[in-house]
Amino acid sequence: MRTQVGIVGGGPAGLLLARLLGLAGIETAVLERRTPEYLRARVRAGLLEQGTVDLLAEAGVGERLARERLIHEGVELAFDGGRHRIDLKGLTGRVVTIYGQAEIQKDLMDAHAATGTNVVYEAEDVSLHGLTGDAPRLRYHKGGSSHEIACDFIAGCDGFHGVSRQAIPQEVIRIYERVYPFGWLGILSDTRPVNHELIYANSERGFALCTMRSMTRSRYYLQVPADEDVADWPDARFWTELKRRIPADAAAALQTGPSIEKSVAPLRSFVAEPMRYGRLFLAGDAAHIVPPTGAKGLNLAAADVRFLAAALVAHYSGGDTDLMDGYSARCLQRVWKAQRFSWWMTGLTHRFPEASAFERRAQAAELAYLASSKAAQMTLAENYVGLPL
Ligand code: RFL
Ligand code: PHB
Repeated sequence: MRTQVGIVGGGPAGLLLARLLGLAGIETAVLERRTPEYLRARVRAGLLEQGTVDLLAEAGVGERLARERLIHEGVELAFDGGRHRIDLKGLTGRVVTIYGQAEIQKDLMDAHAATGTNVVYEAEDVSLHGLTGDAPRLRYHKGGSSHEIACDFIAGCDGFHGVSRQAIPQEVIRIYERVYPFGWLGILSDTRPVNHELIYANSERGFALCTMRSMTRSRYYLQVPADEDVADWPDARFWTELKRRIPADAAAALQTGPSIEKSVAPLRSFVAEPMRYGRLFLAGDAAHIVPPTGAKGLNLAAADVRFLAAALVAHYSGGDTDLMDGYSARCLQRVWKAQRFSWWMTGLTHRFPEASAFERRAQAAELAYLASSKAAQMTLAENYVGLPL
Protein backbone atom coordinates (compact mmCIF):
# COMPACT_ATOMS: atom_id res chain seq x y z
CA MET A 1 0.00 0.00 0.00
CA ARG A 2 1.04 3.63 -0.58
CA THR A 3 0.04 6.89 1.02
CA GLN A 4 1.40 10.43 1.20
CA VAL A 5 1.69 10.85 4.99
CA GLY A 6 1.84 7.82 7.31
CA ILE A 7 0.75 8.71 10.85
CA VAL A 8 1.72 6.58 13.85
CA GLY A 9 -0.80 7.01 16.69
CA GLY A 10 -4.50 7.78 16.55
CA GLY A 11 -4.72 9.97 19.66
CA PRO A 12 -5.71 13.63 19.41
CA ALA A 13 -2.47 14.67 17.64
CA GLY A 14 -2.56 11.93 14.99
CA LEU A 15 -6.27 12.20 14.22
CA LEU A 16 -6.23 16.01 14.14
CA LEU A 17 -3.28 15.97 11.73
CA ALA A 18 -5.11 13.45 9.51
CA ARG A 19 -8.17 15.75 9.47
CA LEU A 20 -6.21 18.89 8.51
CA LEU A 21 -4.30 17.03 5.80
CA GLY A 22 -7.45 15.32 4.52
CA LEU A 23 -9.21 18.68 4.16
CA ALA A 24 -6.23 19.88 2.09
CA GLY A 25 -6.49 16.85 -0.20
CA ILE A 26 -3.45 15.04 1.23
CA GLU A 27 -3.81 11.30 1.69
CA THR A 28 -2.98 9.71 5.07
CA ALA A 29 -2.98 6.35 6.81
CA VAL A 30 -3.18 6.26 10.62
CA LEU A 31 -1.86 3.28 12.59
CA GLU A 32 -3.25 3.02 16.13
CA ARG A 33 -2.39 0.28 18.60
CA ARG A 34 -5.59 0.40 20.67
CA THR A 35 -9.25 -0.40 20.01
CA PRO A 36 -11.79 2.37 19.29
CA GLU A 37 -13.62 1.50 22.55
CA TYR A 38 -10.45 1.99 24.59
CA LEU A 39 -9.75 5.37 22.97
CA ARG A 40 -13.28 6.65 23.51
CA ALA A 41 -13.07 5.90 27.23
CA ARG A 42 -9.59 7.35 27.91
CA VAL A 43 -9.94 10.21 30.43
CA ARG A 44 -7.19 12.81 30.23
CA ALA A 45 -7.12 16.53 29.43
CA GLY A 46 -9.95 18.91 30.15
CA LEU A 47 -8.75 22.46 29.62
CA LEU A 48 -8.24 23.95 26.15
CA GLU A 49 -6.68 27.20 25.01
CA GLN A 50 -8.61 29.26 22.45
CA GLY A 51 -5.99 28.39 19.78
CA THR A 52 -6.80 24.68 20.24
CA VAL A 53 -10.55 25.35 20.07
CA ASP A 54 -10.02 27.35 16.84
CA LEU A 55 -7.92 24.59 15.29
CA LEU A 56 -10.54 21.94 16.08
CA ALA A 57 -13.13 24.16 14.39
CA GLU A 58 -10.84 24.55 11.34
CA ALA A 59 -10.58 20.78 11.25
CA GLY A 60 -14.38 20.54 11.07
CA VAL A 61 -14.79 19.00 14.53
CA GLY A 62 -15.82 22.08 16.47
CA GLU A 63 -19.59 21.81 16.34
CA ARG A 64 -20.37 19.74 19.44
CA LEU A 65 -17.51 21.46 21.26
CA ALA A 66 -19.08 24.89 20.58
CA ARG A 67 -22.41 23.59 21.91
CA GLU A 68 -21.24 21.73 24.99
CA ARG A 69 -18.11 23.52 26.16
CA LEU A 70 -17.87 25.51 29.38
CA ILE A 71 -16.12 28.85 29.14
CA HIS A 72 -14.06 29.94 32.14
CA GLU A 73 -13.10 33.57 32.61
CA GLY A 74 -11.03 33.00 35.72
CA VAL A 75 -9.24 30.46 37.88
CA GLU A 76 -8.66 30.23 41.62
CA LEU A 77 -5.55 29.64 43.67
CA ALA A 78 -6.16 28.46 47.23
CA PHE A 79 -3.52 28.53 49.96
CA ASP A 80 -3.20 29.32 53.62
CA GLY A 81 -6.96 29.02 54.13
CA GLY A 82 -7.80 31.70 51.53
CA ARG A 83 -9.07 31.72 47.93
CA HIS A 84 -7.67 34.09 45.31
CA ARG A 85 -9.24 34.48 41.88
CA ILE A 86 -7.13 35.28 38.84
CA ASP A 87 -9.31 37.21 36.41
CA LEU A 88 -8.11 35.68 33.13
CA LYS A 89 -10.57 37.62 30.97
CA GLY A 90 -9.98 40.95 32.70
CA LEU A 91 -6.20 40.57 32.55
CA THR A 92 -5.77 39.14 29.05
CA GLY A 93 -9.11 39.56 27.26
CA ARG A 94 -9.08 35.77 26.75
CA VAL A 95 -10.89 32.78 28.25
CA VAL A 96 -10.24 29.03 28.49
CA THR A 97 -12.53 26.15 27.53
CA ILE A 98 -13.50 23.02 29.43
CA TYR A 99 -14.21 20.09 27.08
CA GLY A 100 -12.90 16.59 27.78
CA GLN A 101 -10.19 14.96 25.69
CA ALA A 102 -12.39 11.86 25.41
CA GLU A 103 -15.01 14.02 23.66
CA ILE A 104 -12.38 15.43 21.26
CA GLN A 105 -11.23 11.88 20.56
CA LYS A 106 -14.82 10.80 19.79
CA ASP A 107 -15.47 13.83 17.56
CA LEU A 108 -12.28 13.13 15.58
CA MET A 109 -12.99 9.39 15.26
CA ASP A 110 -16.56 10.06 14.09
CA ALA A 111 -15.38 12.64 11.52
CA HIS A 112 -12.82 10.18 10.12
CA ALA A 113 -15.36 7.35 10.02
CA ALA A 114 -17.70 9.64 8.04
CA THR A 115 -15.06 10.57 5.44
CA GLY A 116 -13.55 7.08 5.22
CA THR A 117 -10.01 8.04 6.34
CA ASN A 118 -7.73 5.00 6.51
CA VAL A 119 -7.44 4.53 10.28
CA VAL A 120 -6.16 1.08 11.26
CA TYR A 121 -7.03 0.25 14.89
CA GLU A 122 -5.28 -2.59 16.73
CA ALA A 123 -2.18 -2.20 14.54
CA GLU A 124 0.52 -4.28 16.27
CA ASP A 125 4.33 -4.07 16.18
CA VAL A 126 4.42 -0.84 14.20
CA SER A 127 7.96 -0.12 12.95
CA LEU A 128 9.52 2.73 10.95
CA HIS A 129 12.02 2.24 8.11
CA GLY A 130 14.06 4.28 5.63
CA LEU A 131 13.64 7.56 7.49
CA THR A 132 16.71 9.25 6.00
CA GLY A 133 15.96 8.23 2.42
CA ASP A 134 13.15 9.57 0.23
CA ALA A 135 10.86 6.54 0.57
CA PRO A 136 10.13 5.85 4.25
CA ARG A 137 7.95 2.88 5.15
CA LEU A 138 5.75 1.75 8.01
CA ARG A 139 5.34 -1.93 8.82
CA TYR A 140 2.80 -3.49 11.17
CA HIS A 141 0.88 -6.63 11.97
CA LYS A 142 -2.84 -6.97 12.16
CA GLY A 143 -4.96 -10.08 12.56
CA GLY A 144 -1.93 -12.37 12.11
CA SER A 145 -0.69 -10.87 8.81
CA SER A 146 2.07 -8.33 8.04
CA HIS A 147 1.55 -5.10 6.15
CA GLU A 148 3.76 -2.37 4.71
CA ILE A 149 2.85 1.22 3.81
CA ALA A 150 5.16 3.27 1.58
CA CYS A 151 4.95 7.00 2.45
CA ASP A 152 6.45 10.34 1.48
CA PHE A 153 6.62 11.40 5.15
CA ILE A 154 5.90 9.88 8.57
CA ALA A 155 4.35 11.76 11.49
CA GLY A 156 5.19 10.24 14.89
CA CYS A 157 2.09 11.04 16.98
CA ASP A 158 2.28 7.96 19.21
CA GLY A 159 2.67 9.59 22.61
CA PHE A 160 5.41 9.31 25.21
CA HIS A 161 5.60 5.48 25.15
CA GLY A 162 5.41 5.17 21.36
CA VAL A 163 7.92 3.74 18.88
CA SER A 164 8.54 6.80 16.66
CA ARG A 165 10.94 8.66 18.94
CA GLN A 166 12.77 5.37 19.60
CA ALA A 167 13.37 5.05 15.82
CA ILE A 168 15.70 8.09 15.95
CA PRO A 169 19.33 7.13 16.63
CA GLN A 170 20.39 8.12 20.15
CA GLU A 171 23.35 10.14 18.91
CA VAL A 172 21.16 12.61 17.01
CA ILE A 173 18.51 13.20 19.68
CA ARG A 174 19.01 15.16 22.87
CA ILE A 175 16.76 14.49 25.87
CA TYR A 176 15.96 17.01 28.62
CA GLU A 177 14.04 15.51 31.51
CA ARG A 178 12.83 16.06 35.04
CA VAL A 179 10.87 13.42 36.93
CA TYR A 180 8.86 14.63 39.95
CA PRO A 181 8.67 12.66 43.20
CA PHE A 182 4.85 12.60 43.03
CA GLY A 183 1.91 11.84 40.76
CA TRP A 184 -1.75 12.87 40.43
CA LEU A 185 -4.51 10.59 41.63
CA GLY A 186 -7.58 11.59 39.61
CA ILE A 187 -11.23 10.69 39.93
CA LEU A 188 -14.23 11.43 37.76
CA SER A 189 -17.70 11.46 39.30
CA ASP A 190 -21.20 12.43 38.29
CA THR A 191 -21.48 15.16 40.90
CA ARG A 192 -21.92 18.93 40.69
CA PRO A 193 -18.50 20.71 40.50
CA VAL A 194 -17.59 22.32 43.82
CA ASN A 195 -16.96 25.67 42.12
CA HIS A 196 -17.88 27.12 38.72
CA GLU A 197 -14.15 27.66 37.99
CA LEU A 198 -11.06 25.55 38.68
CA ILE A 199 -9.39 25.64 42.11
CA TYR A 200 -5.64 24.87 42.36
CA ALA A 201 -4.99 24.29 46.08
CA ASN A 202 -1.62 24.25 47.81
CA SER A 203 -2.23 22.71 51.24
CA GLU A 204 0.16 21.34 53.82
CA ARG A 205 -1.18 17.86 53.00
CA GLY A 206 -0.23 18.34 49.33
CA PHE A 207 -1.71 19.76 46.12
CA ALA A 208 -5.34 19.30 45.05
CA LEU A 209 -7.15 20.41 41.89
CA CYS A 210 -10.90 20.81 41.49
CA THR A 211 -11.92 20.70 37.84
CA MET A 212 -14.85 19.41 35.81
CA ARG A 213 -16.13 18.03 32.54
CA SER A 214 -19.63 19.58 32.72
CA MET A 215 -21.93 21.10 35.32
CA THR A 216 -22.90 17.57 36.37
CA ARG A 217 -19.53 15.81 36.06
CA SER A 218 -16.55 16.66 38.28
CA ARG A 219 -12.89 15.79 38.01
CA TYR A 220 -10.65 16.05 41.09
CA TYR A 221 -6.95 15.37 41.52
CA LEU A 222 -4.74 14.82 44.58
CA GLN A 223 -0.94 14.92 44.75
CA VAL A 224 0.20 11.45 45.88
CA PRO A 225 3.60 9.69 46.00
CA ALA A 226 4.70 8.63 42.49
CA ASP A 227 4.36 4.91 43.28
CA GLU A 228 0.90 5.15 44.87
CA ASP A 229 -1.48 2.25 44.24
CA VAL A 230 -5.06 3.28 43.32
CA ALA A 231 -6.29 0.18 45.13
CA ASP A 232 -5.35 1.97 48.37
CA TRP A 233 -7.79 4.76 47.56
CA PRO A 234 -11.40 3.72 47.98
CA ASP A 235 -13.76 6.60 47.18
CA ALA A 236 -14.39 7.49 50.84
CA ARG A 237 -10.67 7.99 51.46
CA PHE A 238 -10.35 10.19 48.38
CA TRP A 239 -13.23 12.49 49.37
CA THR A 240 -12.01 12.80 52.98
CA GLU A 241 -8.51 13.72 51.82
CA LEU A 242 -9.79 16.20 49.20
CA LYS A 243 -11.88 17.99 51.85
CA ARG A 244 -8.77 18.39 53.99
CA ARG A 245 -6.80 20.01 51.18
CA ILE A 246 -9.31 22.55 49.83
CA PRO A 247 -10.57 25.69 51.62
CA ALA A 248 -13.18 25.05 54.35
CA ASP A 249 -16.06 26.74 52.48
CA ALA A 250 -15.35 24.63 49.39
CA ALA A 251 -15.07 21.46 51.51
CA ALA A 252 -18.46 22.22 53.08
CA ALA A 253 -20.03 22.63 49.62
CA LEU A 254 -18.37 19.56 48.07
CA GLN A 255 -20.83 17.05 46.65
CA THR A 256 -19.42 13.52 46.80
CA GLY A 257 -20.53 10.38 45.00
CA PRO A 258 -19.24 7.16 43.45
CA SER A 259 -16.21 7.51 41.17
CA ILE A 260 -16.62 6.43 37.55
CA GLU A 261 -12.87 6.50 36.85
CA LYS A 262 -9.84 6.55 39.10
CA SER A 263 -6.16 6.48 38.09
CA VAL A 264 -2.67 7.71 39.02
CA ALA A 265 -0.57 9.67 36.49
CA PRO A 266 3.14 10.28 37.11
CA LEU A 267 4.44 13.85 36.67
CA ARG A 268 7.28 14.48 34.25
CA SER A 269 8.87 17.28 32.24
CA PHE A 270 10.50 15.94 29.05
CA VAL A 271 11.71 17.33 25.72
CA ALA A 272 13.36 15.47 22.82
CA GLU A 273 15.26 17.68 20.37
CA PRO A 274 15.13 18.03 17.44
CA MET A 275 11.55 17.02 16.57
CA ARG A 276 12.54 15.94 13.05
CA TYR A 277 14.77 13.17 11.75
CA GLY A 278 14.92 12.86 7.95
CA ARG A 279 11.35 12.28 6.82
CA LEU A 280 10.03 11.63 10.34
CA PHE A 281 8.33 14.47 12.22
CA LEU A 282 7.43 14.04 15.90
CA ALA A 283 4.34 15.81 17.27
CA GLY A 284 2.66 15.98 20.68
CA ASP A 285 3.55 13.75 23.63
CA ALA A 286 5.88 11.71 21.37
CA ALA A 287 8.29 14.66 21.56
CA HIS A 288 7.49 16.34 24.87
CA ILE A 289 5.67 15.84 28.18
CA VAL A 290 4.68 18.52 30.69
CA PRO A 291 3.32 18.01 34.20
CA PRO A 292 -0.46 18.63 33.90
CA THR A 293 -0.42 21.56 36.36
CA GLY A 294 -0.36 24.15 33.56
CA ALA A 295 -2.89 22.21 31.40
CA LYS A 296 -0.56 22.47 28.41
CA GLY A 297 0.01 18.93 27.02
CA LEU A 298 -2.88 18.66 24.60
CA ASN A 299 -2.61 22.33 23.72
CA LEU A 300 1.05 21.88 22.76
CA ALA A 301 0.17 18.79 20.73
CA ALA A 302 -2.41 20.87 18.83
CA ALA A 303 0.14 23.65 18.17
CA ASP A 304 2.66 21.10 16.79
CA VAL A 305 -0.04 19.68 14.54
CA ARG A 306 -0.95 23.15 13.29
CA PHE A 307 2.68 23.80 12.29
CA LEU A 308 3.17 20.33 10.80
CA ALA A 309 -0.01 20.46 8.73
CA ALA A 310 0.99 23.90 7.40
CA ALA A 311 4.47 22.60 6.50
CA LEU A 312 3.14 19.54 4.66
CA VAL A 313 0.46 21.54 2.83
CA ALA A 314 3.14 24.06 1.71
CA HIS A 315 5.28 21.20 0.45
CA TYR A 316 2.49 19.49 -1.51
CA SER A 317 1.11 22.69 -2.93
CA GLY A 318 4.31 24.15 -4.31
CA GLY A 319 7.34 22.21 -3.17
CA ASP A 320 8.24 24.86 -0.58
CA THR A 321 10.28 23.18 2.18
CA ASP A 322 10.96 26.23 4.40
CA LEU A 323 8.19 25.37 6.86
CA MET A 324 9.30 21.73 7.01
CA ASP A 325 12.88 22.80 7.60
CA GLY A 326 11.80 25.20 10.33
CA TYR A 327 9.27 22.82 11.93
CA SER A 328 11.33 21.63 14.88
CA ALA A 329 12.66 25.07 15.86
CA ARG A 330 9.21 26.64 15.56
CA CYS A 331 7.59 24.00 17.78
CA LEU A 332 10.40 23.98 20.33
CA GLN A 333 10.13 27.72 20.94
CA ARG A 334 6.57 27.22 22.12
CA VAL A 335 7.33 23.91 23.86
CA TRP A 336 10.03 25.44 26.06
CA LYS A 337 7.82 28.33 27.13
CA ALA A 338 5.09 25.86 28.09
CA GLN A 339 7.70 23.67 29.83
CA ARG A 340 8.85 26.60 31.91
CA PHE A 341 5.31 27.56 32.84
CA SER A 342 4.23 24.00 33.73
CA TRP A 343 7.36 23.45 35.83
CA TRP A 344 6.81 26.79 37.59
CA MET A 345 3.10 26.13 38.27
CA THR A 346 4.05 22.70 39.64
CA GLY A 347 6.66 24.24 41.92
CA LEU A 348 4.22 26.88 43.10
CA THR A 349 1.35 24.56 43.97
CA HIS A 350 2.85 21.23 45.11
CA ARG A 351 4.53 20.15 48.33
CA PHE A 352 7.97 18.77 47.53
CA PRO A 353 9.07 16.11 50.03
CA GLU A 354 12.70 17.29 49.77
CA ALA A 355 11.92 21.04 50.16
CA SER A 356 13.97 22.79 52.82
CA ALA A 357 12.34 25.17 55.32
CA PHE A 358 13.79 28.03 53.25
CA GLU A 359 12.25 26.75 50.01
CA ARG A 360 8.88 26.29 51.70
CA ARG A 361 8.96 29.88 52.99
CA ALA A 362 9.92 31.16 49.52
CA GLN A 363 6.98 29.24 48.00
CA ALA A 364 4.58 30.78 50.54
CA ALA A 365 5.98 34.23 49.73
CA GLU A 366 5.51 33.67 46.01
CA LEU A 367 1.87 32.68 46.54
CA ALA A 368 1.29 35.78 48.67
CA TYR A 369 2.98 37.92 46.00
CA LEU A 370 0.68 36.44 43.32
CA ALA A 371 -2.37 37.17 45.42
CA SER A 372 -1.37 40.82 45.77
CA SER A 373 0.38 41.77 42.53
CA LYS A 374 -1.43 42.44 39.28
CA ALA A 375 1.86 42.05 37.40
CA ALA A 376 2.36 38.55 38.83
CA GLN A 377 -1.25 37.61 38.04
CA MET A 378 -0.78 38.85 34.48
CA THR A 379 2.26 36.60 34.06
CA LEU A 380 0.28 33.59 35.18
CA ALA A 381 -2.80 34.55 33.16
CA GLU A 382 -1.10 35.13 29.81
CA ASN A 383 0.63 31.77 30.00
CA TYR A 384 -2.45 29.93 31.28
CA VAL A 385 -4.74 31.15 28.46
CA GLY A 386 -2.00 30.32 25.94
CA LEU A 387 0.79 32.44 24.50
CA PRO A 388 0.21 33.84 20.99
CA LEU A 389 0.87 31.30 18.22
P1 RFL B 1 -1.57 10.45 23.16
O1 RFL B 1 -2.87 10.98 23.61
O2 RFL B 1 -0.74 9.69 24.13
O3 RFL B 1 -1.87 9.56 21.90
C1 RFL B 1 -0.89 8.70 21.34
C2 RFL B 1 -1.60 7.59 20.61
O4 RFL B 1 -0.64 6.72 20.03
C3 RFL B 1 -0.99 5.37 20.30
N1 RFL B 1 0.24 4.56 20.29
C4 RFL B 1 0.59 3.75 19.26
N2 RFL B 1 -0.02 3.47 18.11
C5 RFL B 1 0.60 2.59 17.28
N3 RFL B 1 1.78 1.98 17.58
C6 RFL B 1 2.41 2.23 18.74
N4 RFL B 1 3.57 1.64 19.04
C7 RFL B 1 1.82 3.16 19.64
N5 RFL B 1 2.16 3.63 20.86
C8 RFL B 1 1.20 4.48 21.24
C9 RFL B 1 -1.67 5.42 21.66
O5 RFL B 1 -2.52 4.30 21.87
C10 RFL B 1 -2.44 6.73 21.56
O6 RFL B 1 -3.72 6.55 21.03
O7 RFL B 1 -0.63 11.62 22.59
P2 RFL B 1 -1.02 12.95 21.77
O8 RFL B 1 -1.97 12.61 20.64
O9 RFL B 1 0.27 13.62 21.50
O10 RFL B 1 -1.90 13.83 22.81
C11 RFL B 1 -1.30 14.34 23.97
C12 RFL B 1 -2.33 14.44 25.09
O11 RFL B 1 -2.98 13.20 25.24
C13 RFL B 1 -1.69 14.87 26.41
O12 RFL B 1 -0.70 15.84 26.20
C14 RFL B 1 -2.74 15.44 27.39
O13 RFL B 1 -3.62 14.43 27.83
C15 RFL B 1 -2.06 16.08 28.62
N6 RFL B 1 -3.02 16.59 29.62
C16 RFL B 1 -3.61 17.82 29.48
N7 RFL B 1 -3.34 18.59 28.41
C17 RFL B 1 -3.98 19.78 28.23
O14 RFL B 1 -3.69 20.47 27.24
N8 RFL B 1 -4.93 20.24 29.13
C18 RFL B 1 -5.26 19.50 30.23
O15 RFL B 1 -6.15 19.89 30.99
C19 RFL B 1 -4.57 18.26 30.46
N9 RFL B 1 -4.86 17.53 31.55
C20 RFL B 1 -3.32 15.81 30.76
C21 RFL B 1 -4.24 16.32 31.71
C22 RFL B 1 -2.73 14.56 30.96
C23 RFL B 1 -3.02 13.83 32.10
N10 RFL B 1 -2.41 12.57 32.25
C24 RFL B 1 -3.16 11.38 32.40
C25 RFL B 1 -1.01 12.44 31.97
C26 RFL B 1 -4.53 15.59 32.85
C27 RFL B 1 -3.91 14.36 33.07
C28 RFL B 1 -4.21 13.64 34.35
C1 PHB C 1 -8.61 18.60 33.83
O1 PHB C 1 -9.75 19.13 33.72
O2 PHB C 1 -8.47 17.36 33.78
C2 PHB C 1 -7.44 19.46 34.08
C3 PHB C 1 -7.61 20.83 34.14
C4 PHB C 1 -6.52 21.65 34.42
C5 PHB C 1 -5.28 21.08 34.63
C6 PHB C 1 -5.11 19.71 34.56
C7 PHB C 1 -6.21 18.89 34.28
O3 PHB C 1 -4.22 21.87 34.94
